[in-house]
Amino acid sequence: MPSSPDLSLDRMSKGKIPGKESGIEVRKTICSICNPLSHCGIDSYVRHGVVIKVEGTKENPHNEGTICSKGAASRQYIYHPDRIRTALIKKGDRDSGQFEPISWEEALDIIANRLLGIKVETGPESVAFYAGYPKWMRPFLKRLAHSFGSPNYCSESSTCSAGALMASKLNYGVAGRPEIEKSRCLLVWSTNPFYSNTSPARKLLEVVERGVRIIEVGPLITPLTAHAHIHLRIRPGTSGALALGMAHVIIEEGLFDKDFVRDWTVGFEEYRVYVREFPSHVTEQITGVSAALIKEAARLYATTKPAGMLNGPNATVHHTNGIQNHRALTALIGLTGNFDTEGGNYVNPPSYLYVPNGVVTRQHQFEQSRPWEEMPPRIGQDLYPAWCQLIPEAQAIHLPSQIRTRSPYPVRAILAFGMNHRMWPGSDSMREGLKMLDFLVDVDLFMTDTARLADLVLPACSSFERSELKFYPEQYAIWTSPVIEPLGDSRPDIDIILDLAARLAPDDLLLQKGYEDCMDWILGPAHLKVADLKRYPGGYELKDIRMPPYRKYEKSGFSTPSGKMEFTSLILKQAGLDPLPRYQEPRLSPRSAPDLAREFPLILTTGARLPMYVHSRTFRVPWLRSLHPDPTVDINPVDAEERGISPGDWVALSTSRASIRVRANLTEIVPPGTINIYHGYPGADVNQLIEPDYVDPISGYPGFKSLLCEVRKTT
Ligand SMILES: Nc1nc2c(c(=O)[nH]1)N[C@H]1C(S)=C(S)[C@@H](COP(=O)(O)OP(=O)(O)OC[C@H]3O[C@@H](n4cnc5c(=O)[nH]c(N)nc54)[C@H](O)[C@@H]3O)O[C@H]1N2
Ligand SMILES: Nc1nc2c(c(=O)[nH]1)N[C@H]1C(S)=C(S)[C@@H](COP(=O)(O)OP(=O)(O)OC[C@H]3O[C@@H](n4cnc5c(=O)[nH]c(N)nc54)[C@H](O)[C@@H]3O)O[C@H]1N2
Ligand code: SF4
Ligand SMILES: [Mo]
Repeated sequence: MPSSPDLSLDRMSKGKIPGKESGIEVRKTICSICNPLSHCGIDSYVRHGVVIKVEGTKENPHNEGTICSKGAASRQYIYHPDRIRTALIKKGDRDSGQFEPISWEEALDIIANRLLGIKVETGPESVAFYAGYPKWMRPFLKRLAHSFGSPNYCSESSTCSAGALMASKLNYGVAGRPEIEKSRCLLVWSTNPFYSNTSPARKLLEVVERGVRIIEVGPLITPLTAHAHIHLRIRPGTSGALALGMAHVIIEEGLFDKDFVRDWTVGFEEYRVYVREFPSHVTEQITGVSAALIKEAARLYATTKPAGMLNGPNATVHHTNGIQNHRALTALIGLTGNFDTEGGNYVNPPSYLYVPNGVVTRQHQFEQSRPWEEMPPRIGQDLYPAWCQLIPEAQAIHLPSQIRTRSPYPVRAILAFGMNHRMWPGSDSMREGLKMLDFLVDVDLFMTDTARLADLVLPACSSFERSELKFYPEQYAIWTSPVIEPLGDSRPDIDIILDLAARLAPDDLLLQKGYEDCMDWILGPAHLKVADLKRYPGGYELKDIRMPPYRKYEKSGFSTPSGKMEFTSLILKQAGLDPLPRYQEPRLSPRSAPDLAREFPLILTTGARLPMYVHSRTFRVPWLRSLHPDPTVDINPVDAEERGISPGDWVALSTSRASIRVRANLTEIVPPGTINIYHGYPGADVNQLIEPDYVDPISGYPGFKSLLCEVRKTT
């Protein structure tokens, strides 16, 4: 006879079974450890105000109950001993690393006094407002900056997705994303969602099973490579040449969309003449991909309809030729007639915080509380005018340079939310720049190496301890409520911003109304209200949302200066730059710098994502660190053998600027001649090896993914 289940309190508690008896409650929230296109729904099991277990939310259509290793380690993340629990003020000089606790009121008053003082002395533009990779507070921070009078809201987007967006805007005025589930061919150009964005990766596997033809571009072997029909294994930094070579095949063989090109583009003749410089045998020499494969891929992409192009946020723009690279490859979308079509690259602008789902909000109007014309020029505007024309932020990569030169005006203070100086090329130079500021505030969950440099450090709380709106592309929304109290005196970033707004921008009456009123204002056009969303703690299915139609340009033209897709960009021409998507070698490559390449013969690509790490965030989480304890470089066995390097050996990875000590991971994932390393390892920061001015001249984007290096065995 089966025994009846043992429902004793002890068993239920140990089994973490929710219920009145065990005192365990399941509360819904989201994980925000990685990127906003993931942000999985989380069921938190809470007892006595403590999260004792997490699971993925089954009814959340985005993650459907799944979570990754990082989400599974959430408890180690939110209860980590490095969490800052009180506001802190520096004792001694910038470098002392010594702090003492201070009350919130005192801290906020000191910040307001200093920033208002600097505003009077050298103007509001001397204060920069910065958001690192955390995104949820950005609309509020940006509005605060503008209401304060500073044009200098900037963010990690100066190295992330804004470069690719800028390149697309130069071509089309907007960017389109592939409708993966409707495409018959997918050109996956340098992205690895299996590590970087797991929910969409599941969708990719579904289309693979349906037999969609996949062409993958990228120097590394990824989990997708096994499913790809063609892998174009380019030399890092040569995407532009490959795209021009594919365009050459498509045009010469008459496979392009002649109607679209005739009616909706400018500059085609110049482009057609230019791509003749890229016959397949020449493209092979530049990219390392065989002429036969280039032709096969070009034909497959151009003749399978509809075809979508899936780009990563930045692997194509992290180069000193990045913007033109990305222009060249996105030009293929229009050339083949796949722009804003069903199953092609559909234009569906983000609704809120980078997620497109058809809902119309006033995020942009909320952020831009003062027009640009009423504010001084932004940081980087003199050097990167096209960036400032197309991306509504300052160029953060230029911060250390402007802090140092004080030209065209001084930047004296930064109010930062989640700043990590290791994000910058020449990260040591950014660190030195921060030390030169008159005043630095950093708001973070953890006492980081960057926070240690600040005059004041304010404790933020995690997504488990705050309320936020999350939209999902599956037309689903959730307004979360805190599942636990904020740890110690930590607070949600937006509460901190609003308290500062009361002091720094009292005339901004909307900000003074508080968080939920601001969100209601943002959601106004969608007829959604926070009070209504709150009634659905597990999430809310957005109903009757009308998606934008296809081929919107047929009605309203393209939002480029010419009103058409621009093979030759008028914005670039006006900025004195090359209007064609012209290919140039990366500034440091074996072809462009042969002398240097004798000493540093290997190509360095940095930052390809690892599943267990997110930039600087998760190295400190024990479960995750145990999956990949030491900093490693990927090196092909051929290159390792030439250098007498065995698996696991400690090696020196060097560029002409500096050297770091890491362990060798011998792997075929990298082709011979290429070295790959994750960025931001504590104690082995690859960004020290990169010059601060190793940037794309059009966007200011760092050349993180193509430069020269050498690897030598060390002890
Ligand atoms: N686990 C985890 N997930 C993350 C992040 C993380 O740190 N960890 N970061 C998040 C962020 S901020 C971002 S921006 C995304 C990035 O997301 P992805 O773009 O998907 O990630 P990557 O792994 O950087 O790049 C994908 C591919 O780019 C190719 N690549 C490398 N060098 C070059 C090159 O020189 N040229 C070309 N054309 N391709 C190259 C490689 O083949 C690599 O597989 O991931 C997000 N998700
Ligand atoms: N060499 C190289 N460098 C790169 C890249 C590369 O591929 N190669 N990739 C670039 C890219 S795409 C990106 S996006 C950047 C990464 O951008 P970073 O800004 O360096 O990213 P993180 O380290 O994830 O986050 C920064 C800080 O935010 C804190 N934080 C986390 N959540 C919150 C929160 O809710 N509130 C607050 N106030 N703080 C929080 C974290 O603790 C951390 O200290 O790195 C760039 N740098
Ligand atoms: S870290 Fe993992 S669980 Fe968290 S949002 Fe990203 S993919 Fe989801
Ligand atoms: Mo990023």
